[in-house]
Amino acid sequence: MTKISKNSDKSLESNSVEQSSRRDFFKKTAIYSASALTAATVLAPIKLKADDENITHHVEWGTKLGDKVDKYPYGVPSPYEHNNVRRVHDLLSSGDRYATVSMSPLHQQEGIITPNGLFFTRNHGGTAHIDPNKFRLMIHGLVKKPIVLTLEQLKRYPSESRIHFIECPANGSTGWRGPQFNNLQFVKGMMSSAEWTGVKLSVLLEDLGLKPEAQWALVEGSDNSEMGRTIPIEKILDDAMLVWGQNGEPLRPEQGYPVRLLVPGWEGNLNVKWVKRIEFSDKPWHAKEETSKYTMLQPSGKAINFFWPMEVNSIITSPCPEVPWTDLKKGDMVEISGIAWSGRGTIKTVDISLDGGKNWVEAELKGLVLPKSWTRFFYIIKWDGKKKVLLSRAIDDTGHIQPSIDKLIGNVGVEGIYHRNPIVGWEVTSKGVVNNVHVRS
Ligand SMILES: Nc1nc2c(c(=O)[nH]1)N[C@H]1C(S)=C(S)[C@@H](COP(=O)(O)O)O[C@H]1N2
Ligand SMILES: [Mo]
Repeated sequence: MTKISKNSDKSLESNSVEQSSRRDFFKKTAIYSASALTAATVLAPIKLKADDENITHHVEWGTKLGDKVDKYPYGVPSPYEHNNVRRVHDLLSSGDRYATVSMSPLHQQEGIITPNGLFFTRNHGGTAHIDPNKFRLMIHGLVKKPIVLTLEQLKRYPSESRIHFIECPANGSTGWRGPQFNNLQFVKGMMSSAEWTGVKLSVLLEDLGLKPEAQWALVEGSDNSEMGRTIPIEKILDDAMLVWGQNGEPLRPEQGYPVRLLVPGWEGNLNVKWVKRIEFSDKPWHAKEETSKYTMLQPSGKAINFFWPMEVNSIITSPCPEVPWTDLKKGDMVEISGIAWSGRGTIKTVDISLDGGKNWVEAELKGLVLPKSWTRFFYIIKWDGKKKVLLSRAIDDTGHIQPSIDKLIGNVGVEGIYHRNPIVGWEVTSKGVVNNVHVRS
């Protein structure tokens, strides 16, 4: 474990001169107009040899016909992308890989949507394969019109599409007791994001009629694990949905085909897959997954039984151990970028530190900034070729701030593994190698 104390490390000092946001950079390099500056001119250009065969010769794919257009009725990625895959870590699996988690390669993702084949997958009893003709959804308990729906009937309700992340509350637990894994995928890969299509439960319940005593819903899966979770009625009526669409196609089997519950911004575990039953009651159930698991430990060791929202969080995805700066030289311009998210609301600002938390600057947000969604941020620097300790700290529009490791330990103690959202440290060595470090104050 690398311990970085606040005042002793001289190599971390005085790099603020070289820090500049994109706006400042444009100002300082007035010989270019902002519009003429493309990423290629801003960021370190790779110098190719004049006799590079890829320029001077015909490339092989230009001299013969390509594949027939109907070779793949359902498209597949380029074979050169075979490393862009989900991964299971032996240390985190039950051995047989039925009840485990396969983590998403965040370092290879662009924008705020995870491709369906790379969506992280957390199963407690294997991936169920449900025949959509045999799908039945029972909605009962404190409703005026109890019902059993087929998939076609469910899809007749008015639908909408929304972009939201799903994050397992155990995300971040792998790096909690020290930098155990030296890559982004195993440090933060228990989350992904999609555009989900389905019906809001508030719309469905307008039809079925909720009885006034209804305070809680039990949502249960039909898979081997029979995952069941209790959800308060306020959330059900606010923005919970039953979804069948994932990024423009039916849900993938791993994500709960044909229908899952979507509880935007709340614990991944609540997003029950392969859903079969929703029961309304005036009391919570205290289901298996809300007793010893998926609860929030306090410093006293006592657990908070229901703790649902995923806290404000962020992670730098470039650079990271899988995306180092080993090809860069002193003086090269480079973009530091990452993902911020909050299950409570919308990302307001993201701060970045290059010196392990002594100085902070505000990053810029890019692309869509949506509630309970991934939000991209970036910041451009001229690298001085010296060691850096990169941190990012997100703040959401409810005023929550991503805590340091020590602040979080003060709040929740060290024992629990759920809801760990501390600031993550990437040390960039003078050679451009990136390591996961714990920055303690
Ligand atoms: N029916 C059912 N629903 C489930 C699970 C499960 O094993 N069975 N796993 C839960 C957990 S712990 C998480 S974190 C999320 C993961 O969703 P994903 O696999 O689509 O990423 O699904 C939740 N819903
Ligand atoms: Mo989970």
